[in-house]
Amino acid sequence: MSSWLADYEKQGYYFPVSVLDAATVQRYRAELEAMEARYQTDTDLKKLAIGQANSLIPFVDEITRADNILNPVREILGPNILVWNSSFFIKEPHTENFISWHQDLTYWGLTDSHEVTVWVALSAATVQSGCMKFIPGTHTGSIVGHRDTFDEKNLLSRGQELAVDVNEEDAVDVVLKPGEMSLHHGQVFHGSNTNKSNDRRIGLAIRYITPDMQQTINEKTDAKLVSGVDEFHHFNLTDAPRGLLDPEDIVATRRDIAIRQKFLMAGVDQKT
Ligand SMILES: O=C(O)CCC(=O)C(=O)O
Repeated sequence: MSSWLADYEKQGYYFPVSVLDAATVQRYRAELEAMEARYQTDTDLKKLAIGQANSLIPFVDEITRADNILNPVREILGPNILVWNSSFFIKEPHTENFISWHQDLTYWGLTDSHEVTVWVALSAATVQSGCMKFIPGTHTGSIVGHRDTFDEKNLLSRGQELAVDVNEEDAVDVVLKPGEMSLHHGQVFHGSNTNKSNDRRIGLAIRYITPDMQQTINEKTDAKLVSGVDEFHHFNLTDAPRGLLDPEDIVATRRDIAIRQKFLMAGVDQKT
């Protein structure tokens, strides 16, 4: 086993890995910001594109299929890989948005934990800009209790946070230069603070899973096969986006979101 993989398995994460050169980062960031400007007044559509980025933005789909990103993912998950979701986490300069301590797999309605998240920095992720923080070794336990806060400053869908104490002193700051990525396990405790820097903090999270996983509800969500084969057919395999926010892709993505909401927001009605 390579030493970085041993590290990943022990800590539940690994970083930094350099994956995009400066010119490519600049190009991707410019494309993202052009899309944001174009759909500035259509906040609903912009939110859909940010949250389901590889289904609606061609350059994001391209990133999810890049071999220098997929190769380490293959070492963790094996040759057969789907992208279950990809979304941007953007914090504007000097704003109060943050991400509470959580474990990713808590609300995804998946049957197992054969998942790894790649987080690609499109701007500098520093302590000042509110980079991610991980608690080493917390992926080896199980999913612990979370409580919903619905705090509007929290970028998570239901403002969910760990219902157990986290010792901030154990936290490792995931400092990344633009074009570098981190990899983390879906059970590792993680979160991030506010952006106190003068630049936007832009990260692209890509959720890679193995095709043997399935949703716990009896409905298929969409996924894209980016490596190997899928012999299980547990997900609706969809193609790369036809274009930027293509109307047919928008319809399909909204249909997929309606299914995802059943587990992402499960139990919310009873609690509010
Ligand atoms: O972008 C962040 O600060 C947190 C992202 C996150 O929670 C994730 O990618 O799982």
